[in-house]
Amino acid sequence: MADGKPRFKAYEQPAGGWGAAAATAKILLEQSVVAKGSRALLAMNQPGGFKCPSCAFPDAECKKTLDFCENGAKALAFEATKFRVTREFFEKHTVSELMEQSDYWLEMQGRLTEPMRYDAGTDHYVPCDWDSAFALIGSHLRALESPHQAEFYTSGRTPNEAAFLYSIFVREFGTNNFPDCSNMCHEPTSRGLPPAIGVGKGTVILEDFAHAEAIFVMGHNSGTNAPRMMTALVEARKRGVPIVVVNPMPERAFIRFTEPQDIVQMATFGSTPIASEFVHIRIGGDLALLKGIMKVIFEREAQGEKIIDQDFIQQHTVGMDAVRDDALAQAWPEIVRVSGVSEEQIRRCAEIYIRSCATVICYGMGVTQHQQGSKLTQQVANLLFLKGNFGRPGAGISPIRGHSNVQGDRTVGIDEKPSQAYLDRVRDVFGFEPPRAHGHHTVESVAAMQDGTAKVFIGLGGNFVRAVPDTDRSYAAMRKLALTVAITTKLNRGHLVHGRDALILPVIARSEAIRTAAGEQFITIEDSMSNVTASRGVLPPASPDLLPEVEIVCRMARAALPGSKVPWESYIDDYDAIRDKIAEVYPALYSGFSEKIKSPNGFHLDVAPRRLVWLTPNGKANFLLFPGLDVNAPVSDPGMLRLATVRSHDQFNTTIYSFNDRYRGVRDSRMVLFMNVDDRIERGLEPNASITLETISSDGVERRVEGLTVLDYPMPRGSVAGYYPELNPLLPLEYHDKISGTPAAKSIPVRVVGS
Ligand SMILES: Nc1nc2c(c(=O)[nH]1)N[C@H]1C(S)=C(S)[C@@H](COP(=O)(O)OP(=O)(O)OC[C@H]3O[C@@H](n4cnc5c(=O)[nH]c(N)nc54)[C@H](O)[C@@H]3O)O[C@H]1N2
Ligand SMILES: Nc1nc2c(c(=O)[nH]1)N[C@H]1C(S)=C(S)[C@@H](COP(=O)(O)OP(=O)(O)OC[C@H]3O[C@@H](n4cnc5c(=O)[nH]c(N)nc54)[C@H](O)[C@@H]3O)O[C@H]1N2
Ligand SMILES: [Mo]
Repeated sequence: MADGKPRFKAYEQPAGGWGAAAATAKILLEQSVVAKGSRALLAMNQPGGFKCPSCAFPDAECKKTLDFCENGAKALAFEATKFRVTREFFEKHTVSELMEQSDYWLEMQGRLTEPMRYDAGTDHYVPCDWDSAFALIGSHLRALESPHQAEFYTSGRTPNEAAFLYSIFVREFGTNNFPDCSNMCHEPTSRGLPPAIGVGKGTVILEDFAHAEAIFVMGHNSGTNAPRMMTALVEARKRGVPIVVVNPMPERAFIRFTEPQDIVQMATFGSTPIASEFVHIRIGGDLALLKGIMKVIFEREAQGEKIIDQDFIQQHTVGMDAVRDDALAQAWPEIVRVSGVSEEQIRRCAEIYIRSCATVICYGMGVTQHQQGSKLTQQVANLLFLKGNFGRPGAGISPIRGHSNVQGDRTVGIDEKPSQAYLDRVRDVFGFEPPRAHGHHTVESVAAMQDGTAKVFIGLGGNFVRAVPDTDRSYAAMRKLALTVAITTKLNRGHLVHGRDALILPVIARSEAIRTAAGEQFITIEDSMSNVTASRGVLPPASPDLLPEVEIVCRMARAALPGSKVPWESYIDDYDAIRDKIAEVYPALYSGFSEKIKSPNGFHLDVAPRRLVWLTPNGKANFLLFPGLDVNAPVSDPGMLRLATVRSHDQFNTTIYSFNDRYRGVRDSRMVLFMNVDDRIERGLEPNASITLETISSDGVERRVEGLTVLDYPMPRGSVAGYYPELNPLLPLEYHDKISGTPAAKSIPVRVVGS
């Protein structure tokens, strides 16, 4: 159970299948929710039920079978757990004592049950009624010299209704300080794609997987982090569609996968190989790979082949020539060196792309979390433009979002850099003048805490302090604040690293029913493919003292803004009234929201590039040039390794479900470093050596993590991987993509300093 010495044994079975079925049963048993959990699972992702709280991958329409996955079941079981964190629990433990416990232990204590306030005199959290909690928030916010001294974080499990009201409340309060979990996640998509295709979202819908002639999956561990995507990939493979997987880790689910829904395959212990081409890329090598593929295409086109969709290029795009000249100028030895992929394999990938008349490129954190992640997403678009892979079935760009409503939260206003047109709309609909200056994203909000400008932090969901970079410095920054507020479901580190005043406000979770004076309410979410659907919890709330997120936002707003122009009380009971306001602020996307959402499968938000409409300043799809082959600044240190911080199969972000990572063959510890055997030998390390890792940086700050066990693992030379959030102390706050502010969590330059 605990974090001891890891045991390692390569996992030889297919991912999914009976292993996943057995793991699901075990989790339900451990959380003592077999009957309740199974009942809830039956309602998950079914019309009339609730949306899986785990990932943002859409679920198939009108499906006949249960569409849930092991990790969805895990998220649900840990939410529906029978364990409770009560006032007696807080009476028993000081905050300092709790701080000594692991993230796993904190998670296992169960659901929060009532609002609590930190008492500095005793170092305990003590009960605090809701009215006093809101009064405290109101008095802190009203006491600030400037609204910009407060930071309003959102995590992507928050539904549209709460996020929308939160964005209105904060803007009426007077700031655009909206640090968001997506600032650490797909912000390179939100900032990188608009100049290229006019929107910061994917253009693919689930049906496209059924029409694609080739699928690329870059930097995403789908079997673990979006398991429902495996169904789409399995079906594509069964149709003979080539799947190119680009990843420095040979993630098990891409090698062989058994679909738990496939009765025959389950009964016969069969499985499907997923990756037809596994590209074992070096960390940060994707730019070189993409340019290599484009170079092949341009060379062959120059030799007379008709590969490029000239009609599409002529009618819809601008800028191809510069991209062509740049790709042709790259030398093969450099492309091969930086990507770590042979010329022969890059040519094979190009051939797959060339032969396909409809290609989908999916990508995850392996693409976004680099120093120039935003520009890298643009190169993915460049490649797709060449064959006109937009506006036709089976083709497009498909960023795989993380949290179940992270995309929705941003659509309904969680944005530190809102457009002036949107702000005008808010003014017209709500009758107050919103602030025009840009606010803080996540990294800037931590910097504001560090330099003392920020005084109040409110977290609508999430575990901010554990998710952000530079753990030690971020903890210190958080502790300087006058007030921290955590609006959450489960105990986490963010409750323990707090300001002088601190509140824990427990909420009704996704799987639980929301009943107000106006009757039962539902919430809505937007998945990774822009489908908006309703979600109705079926379980009773974990405690009678929980409030829905919507009510918490309304009451915070009322407490902070006594003279508010917004009728906050009217939204507490009737969520249709909120949806009507969303429709007013976003008429193009959301008109008729309350009606449309009645359809059992919800509705799809318009994504203009699907219609070959480009909402860019020049009205075109833009090829954007990114010179060179590196997405990360070079580091001149002979012992340098590039570290990717990744998720295990048994965690949801900062929530740790166990110390095992089944598909990567690791048991009992998360303090491991996956390393190529030759990199280990070169450093004179014994197998399973215990080492200290240090960040290579020039800012004079020493960043080290001790006690990591080196595991021989099929990593490319020079690339290592370990787990987030344990390795976040190694990630400098300043080490991020300057366009999006997203920390480069997949390419930290490190060296081994001690064993
Ligand atoms: N069960 C579960 N589901 C989740 C989550 C969870 O923690 N648990 N988290 C949710 C969230 S918020 C998100 S954002 C997503 C995250 O889902 P993913 O995007 O899959 O996130 P990671 O596990 O961080 O790593 C992605 C993959 O990138 C690879 N990689 C690392 N560096 C590179 C590189 O330079 N190039 C390429 N091509 N690949 C690279 C890693 O080997 C890994 O397989 O999942 C969501 N779903
Ligand atoms: N080094 C490194 N750092 C990373 C990453 C990485 O790959 N490497 N990934 C980044 C990414 S992609 C992301 S998205 C962030 C994640 O950052 P966050 O979204 O802040 O973190 P989570 O761990 O998802 O938050 C978990 C907490 O959310 C609360 N919660 C759960 N359900 C609900 C709910 O329904 N409502 C409310 N109000 N609260 C709820 C619970 O109390 C739980 O403890 O981390 C980022 N940090
Ligand atoms: Mo994420």
